Amino acid sequence: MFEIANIHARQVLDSRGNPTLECDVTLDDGVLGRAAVPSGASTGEHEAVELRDGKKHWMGKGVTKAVRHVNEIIAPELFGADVRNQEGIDRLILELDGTENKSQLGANATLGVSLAVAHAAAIACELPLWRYLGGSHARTLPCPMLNILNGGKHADNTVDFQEFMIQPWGFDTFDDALRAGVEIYHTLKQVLHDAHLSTAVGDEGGFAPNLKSNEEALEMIARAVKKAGYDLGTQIKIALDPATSELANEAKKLAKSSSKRKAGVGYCFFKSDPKRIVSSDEMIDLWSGWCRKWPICSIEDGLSEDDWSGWANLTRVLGSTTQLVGDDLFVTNPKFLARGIKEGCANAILVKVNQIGTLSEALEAVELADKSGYRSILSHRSGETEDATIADLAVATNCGQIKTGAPCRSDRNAKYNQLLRISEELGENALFAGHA
Ligand code: 2PG
Ligand code: MG
Repeated sequence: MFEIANIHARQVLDSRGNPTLECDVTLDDGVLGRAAVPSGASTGEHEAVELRDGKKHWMGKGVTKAVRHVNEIIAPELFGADVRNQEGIDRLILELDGTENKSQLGANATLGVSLAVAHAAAIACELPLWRYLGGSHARTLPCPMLNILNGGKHADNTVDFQEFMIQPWGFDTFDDALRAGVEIYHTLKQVLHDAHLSTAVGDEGGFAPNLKSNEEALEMIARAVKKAGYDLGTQIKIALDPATSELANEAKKLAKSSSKRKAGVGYCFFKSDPKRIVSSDEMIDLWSGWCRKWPICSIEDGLSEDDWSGWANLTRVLGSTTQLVGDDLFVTNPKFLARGIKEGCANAILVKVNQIGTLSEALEAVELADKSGYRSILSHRSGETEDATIADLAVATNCGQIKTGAPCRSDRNAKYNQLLRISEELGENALFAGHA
């Protein structure tokens, strides 16, 4: 009853209307595990390769090659395998691919199978996924990072930084924390409307108004928190993902087209002030200034993926008071995380399953983080589907935090809704990462 009888991948659509891969793993007794693969827009340079067809159809974004790789290369090798052997199956997939970055089969192909195998195993064991993967100790509901104001590559507005999130830490339960986040989200819509600003949303469901400055985003959020009846600082904290690898890429492009080339990594404010390039130290000053003024608990990708020495400086300056999260820097890859730990860069890792391409490797990254005193945050991608696997992973790993966008659109709410179900299932045994 645990043996794989069939594996079938197909092309479906994600939240941006781009093709993505969905995989079904069927067992000998008919049990079906299904998973769909997410996709990023501000991707790290060292992420595992997402295989796209690159042809005319679907604006080059078709995934029929990756689908074929599952159906014709991976599937025949896995027939008869026991789905409870996740590690062994993932290892076999890695061997079939044979590259460092999954460029042969595509990380979308490998991840689709890897996650669907886990789902099938959980169903066959008659356990919810979070319990199957996490065991009896899995009971911590994560504090959500709700991305309520979008900029950067996720929105067509004037804001350079990608994500302005709220984290409702000051609550006893996940349900109360989520409610506060949702109320603030809706209140922010009113605040923006009253200020004659757009309430259209970006890729992750956060509002995407044109603002006079990046810091105005914080002012709007502060207003919304207050108007919704919550205290910014004790109940609600701010988390940022400025996704500065994008700012560094823009600075590189600008430097190429001009004769004045500065040493070190530069950061270009490509939307608000495209001629302005600042240094790594100036970015650190900016974050320090913001942290003094605003209750910011977490900054992700505050510096770019190439700026390792800058990251060590940033960690020296803010690491004891602020969560510093490596996303593009670590790309969920235990090897990059190990380098960060050695060089004193960041104190937390963002875990995105498709950055690495198998469940086992993603869990390995969480384990290494745990052992090294780094925090882990389970995360969505800007392109998502109704697949809510990351909600289960957040509880299974007891990692305490999840980043899954605004409480808007079903691709984001699928994760919040799954956490509400898990919260109900855990009942009194649930711990909430908030106050605790
Ligand atoms: C990020 C993610 C998710 P993307 O930078 O953290 O919010 O964006 O999926 O586009 O890389
Ligand atoms: Mg990020």
